[in-house]
Amino acid sequence: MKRYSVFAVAREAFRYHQGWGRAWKSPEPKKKYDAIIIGAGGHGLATAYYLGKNHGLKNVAILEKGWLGGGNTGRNTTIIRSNYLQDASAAIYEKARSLYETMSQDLNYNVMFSPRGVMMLAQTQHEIRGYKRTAQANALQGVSTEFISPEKVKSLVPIINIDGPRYPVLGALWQSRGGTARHDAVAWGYARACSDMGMDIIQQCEVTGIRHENGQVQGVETSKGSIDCQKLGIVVAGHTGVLADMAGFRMPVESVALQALVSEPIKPCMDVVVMANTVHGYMSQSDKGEMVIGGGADGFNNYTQRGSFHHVEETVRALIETFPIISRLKMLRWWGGIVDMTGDRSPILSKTPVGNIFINCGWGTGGFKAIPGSGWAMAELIAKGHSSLTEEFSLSRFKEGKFIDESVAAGVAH
Ligand code: FAD
Ligand code: PYC
Repeated sequence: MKRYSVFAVAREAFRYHQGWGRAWKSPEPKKKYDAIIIGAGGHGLATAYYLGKNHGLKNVAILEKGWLGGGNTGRNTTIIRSNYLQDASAAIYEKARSLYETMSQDLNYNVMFSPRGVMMLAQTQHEIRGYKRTAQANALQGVSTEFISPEKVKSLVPIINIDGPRYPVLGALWQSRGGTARHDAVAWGYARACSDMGMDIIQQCEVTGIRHENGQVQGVETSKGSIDCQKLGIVVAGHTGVLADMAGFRMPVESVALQALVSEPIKPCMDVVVMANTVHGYMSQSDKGEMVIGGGADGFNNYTQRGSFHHVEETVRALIETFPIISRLKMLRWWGGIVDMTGDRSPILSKTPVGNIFINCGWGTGGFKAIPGSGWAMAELIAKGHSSLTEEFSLSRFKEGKFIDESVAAGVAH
């Protein structure tokens, strides 16, 4: 370590005071990031990660008003599947599912991906038709799913009651390579990898304004000061409308609360994920033994990150018919997140009316499964200005009427 005499230190202090200082006194030139991503949820972090990994863009900051993964990414029920109907959706969700398979190795971080299989129960004639159609579309898209009989459902889920009086199980759409992953770990894994590439992740830093001149983004105002950037990605899920308003345009999304709960832990009793979309309930068992249960979305717009009694009652009452054993369980935790819903239940990954501002939102009730595919595609869009995976998800589809209807696949949000 270099040592200074007391005289040298005094001289430097004097010079500094007089304004004669040397390099350490002169102000740092203001830093300008190549890209800023607003929102350190899974989609924002994955976007930053692939900007660095796939496109060599590492002078990047990720700004988060709360904490890493504290939005919907850390609040969801972790279901991963790619059994969507339309080709554009199958492409991005299947890309994501396949990236989940190797995510722990890619990030050198155990995200506990568990391809245990996901089934969507058909409990009405309408659902049978819908899921058979999806299975056929998936076959053409190269996504492996099948429509299975009630007996096969029972053999995969012995605790299920297939003869319910109101909603008997008539079959199911089954994706054996679907499953779950640890949601926080996905955020933490991407964050660590971004940090290792030299990116700045700034938590407790709320974006309060967006600066643009002559139709081009200049930077953002935040609770920690002003920051300049060349490009800006807005990836804030339920707060999309708020950020778009700051940039001066409107988005076709609505924000509503979606909620979930877990029971006390019990011994292993169900090793697949079951979704029952007619009754708006879905269930899996966590590695800790808790039954993870989710319900439908609120029917009114709000920003409240918590559940509501009538939903819990409705969801649990409906699920008890199909899973009688849960009637004896106690509820352990219960929470909500604010999801961003589009009219066609498909996401928006797009350029915006302001040059070099890009937006990624509209994943609604189903974006956890999409995180790696969305990050991959969004990074390409930001770096190159186009991506084959995002083309059909642009904002212009709402003007042109080219909707990507996924109301059946969205399940909980149909
Ligand atoms: P988020 O994780 O919400 O991240 C956005 C971030 O932006 C937040 O951290 C927020 O604090 C930050 N932010 C907002 N405003 C600002 C600002 N002004 N400045 C700085 N930062 C800001 N999907 C599935 O695929 N499978 C499921 O099983 C599933 N279950 C769900 C269950 C529930 C109860 C909920 C709520 C959602 C569920 N989802 C599921 C949906 C999924 O969680 C979301 O689609 C996904 O997590 C969205 O990720 P994100 O990164 O876009 O958003
Ligand atoms: O998209 O698979 C899903 C899902 C399940 C629960 C909430 N979303």
